[in-house]
Amino acid sequence: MDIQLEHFDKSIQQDISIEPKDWMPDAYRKTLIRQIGQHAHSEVVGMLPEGNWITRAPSLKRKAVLLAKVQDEAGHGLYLYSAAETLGADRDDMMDKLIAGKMKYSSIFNYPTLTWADVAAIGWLVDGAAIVNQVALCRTSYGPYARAMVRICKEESFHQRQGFEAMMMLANGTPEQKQMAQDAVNRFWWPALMMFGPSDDHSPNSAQSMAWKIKRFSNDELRQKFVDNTVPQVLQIGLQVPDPDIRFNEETGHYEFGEINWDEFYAVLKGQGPCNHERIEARRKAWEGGKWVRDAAAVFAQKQARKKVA
Ligand code: BYC
Repeated sequence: MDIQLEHFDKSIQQDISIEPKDWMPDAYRKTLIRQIGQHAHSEVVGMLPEGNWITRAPSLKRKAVLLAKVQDEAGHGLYLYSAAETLGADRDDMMDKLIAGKMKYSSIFNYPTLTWADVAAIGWLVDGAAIVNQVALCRTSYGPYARAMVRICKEESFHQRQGFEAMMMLANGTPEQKQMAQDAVNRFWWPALMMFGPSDDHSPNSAQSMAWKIKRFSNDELRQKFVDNTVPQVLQIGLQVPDPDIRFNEETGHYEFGEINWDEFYAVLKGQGPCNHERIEARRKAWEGGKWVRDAAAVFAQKQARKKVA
């Protein structure tokens, strides 16, 4: 066996993290760029549905919290683009691919935020789902990705709690507010379950990603963890899970849940979700509108470099 491959395999086996300058198989690098790039895009596109409510947050406190949260998501995107760059990916190329629909971002952000309760639902359910996935990624085999995840998880944990608290206030409010909270849970519950990706028997990348320890748990395992964590929270604040099949199984200690609408999931991935077009258009405008800033920064960096040489 090739000595470099042997060394790589041994590192994976022994849980020694792979670092940017280490040799790695091309397919490992490619898979990481795909996943980290998609993850970075998700953070940045994820700012849009919530950012939409900054001017309409119901109080100064909620507005300040939401502003901070949306800024955190931008930061997460930047750590992740940087992690992808350590693998040789090019940020402009990743942006071009996102805008051309050649790179994905999380399906969840193709749903609209119709009411303030949807913003609370994103914090609670969407960040809650993201944490379940990302805590596992803190032990992913590629060092820069794992380290980015540690910091991101700390911030996501604050996001999840503020979302839960905002939702709890609505659930304990007037009958209209409680209804608004329930409607948001009805809208976001199933799309949140879809965030974990296709079921294990339909996930083309899982087996190899698990073997390389990029993924530590399968899509279905993480989805189950999320359901087990979250159903008690829904019930605790007096709301209902919009799934007639939800049931706690005393023997397994897990909640059983109904069938996900996979046709809807794949349609959203194909660009047919309610907001796909709007999200990509927003990113395209931001990318084109920011070109002069990137050009100016590049010229400034060149001048600074020349000064250093002289
Ligand atoms: N949406 O073989 P599979 C957040 C794609 S946002 C879209 O299972 P894999 C936040 C998948 O890419 C959270 N596409 O793939 C931000 C693959 O297509 P390609 C973002 C999906 O990679 C702001 C195909 O389906 N988190 O934190 O082994 C506010 C087959 O799937 C989705 C991450 O990105 C989906 N839901 O597993 C609030 C976490 N699911 O690429 C919160 C990092 C699957 O072959 N990513 N696809 O064309 C992962 O952990 C994994 O990539 C996934 C999928 C579990 C998502």
